[in-house]
Amino acid sequence: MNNIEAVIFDLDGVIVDTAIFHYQAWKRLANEMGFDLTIHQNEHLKGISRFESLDIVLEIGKINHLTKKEKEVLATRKNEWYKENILKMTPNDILPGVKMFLQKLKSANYKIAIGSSSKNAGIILERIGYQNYFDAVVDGNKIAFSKPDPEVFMKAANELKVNPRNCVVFEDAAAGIEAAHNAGMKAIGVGEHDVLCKADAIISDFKNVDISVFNKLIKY
Ligand code: B16
Ligand code: MG
Repeated sequence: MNNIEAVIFDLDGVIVDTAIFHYQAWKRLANEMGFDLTIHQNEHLKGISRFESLDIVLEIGKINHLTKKEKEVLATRKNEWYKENILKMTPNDILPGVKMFLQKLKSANYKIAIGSSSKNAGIILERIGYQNYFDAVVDGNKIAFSKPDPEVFMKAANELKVNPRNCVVFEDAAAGIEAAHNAGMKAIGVGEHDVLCKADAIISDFKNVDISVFNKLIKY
């Protein structure tokens, strides 16, 4: 038996595949400034805030002379491109197996929440028809520190009124796995083993995943 009472989901890369839209937009920005951004470098942008991501992108391009205002213009431009893509999303963009797994959790009386660094989480949830589905939604608009800081997941546990020790987080980013652990929670990685090696368990996707996935956490 496990003592999991609540399940917190990262949004980008876990519920929907918006991680690719973030990458395309950052790559476009980098290309406009005269350098490239590889898919490997993009891994470091996952789970962290827009401005922290921009700083990493600029560092890759060795651009270190920009004012705060100029950085704001770049971040806004990237976000506009990103939004063009997310505004086209529909419930069909929910990743395979996610809907079914969420239904199983609800039927088994687990509380469910979103814990995302994104300020666009509200738009995405609305587009995919999940605006009122979760018991709590904590996103980039509600936090001061992004992952790997535990704030986003602590706030979610707090809103759910569940002890962090009884929460498990699903994450696609190394920074998110670290954030969950920093919050005293278990973390299940969704994706590749080499990126998520610190997770307590790893799944490649939600196809055929059910509540027995928590049994993998018992040994930790
Ligand atoms: P925005 P998550 C994160 O969302 C993304 O992984 C990360 O790549 C992005 O920079 C961050 O949100 C901020 O997003 O620009 O939309 O506010 O994975 O924590 O759901
Ligand atoms: Mg993510």
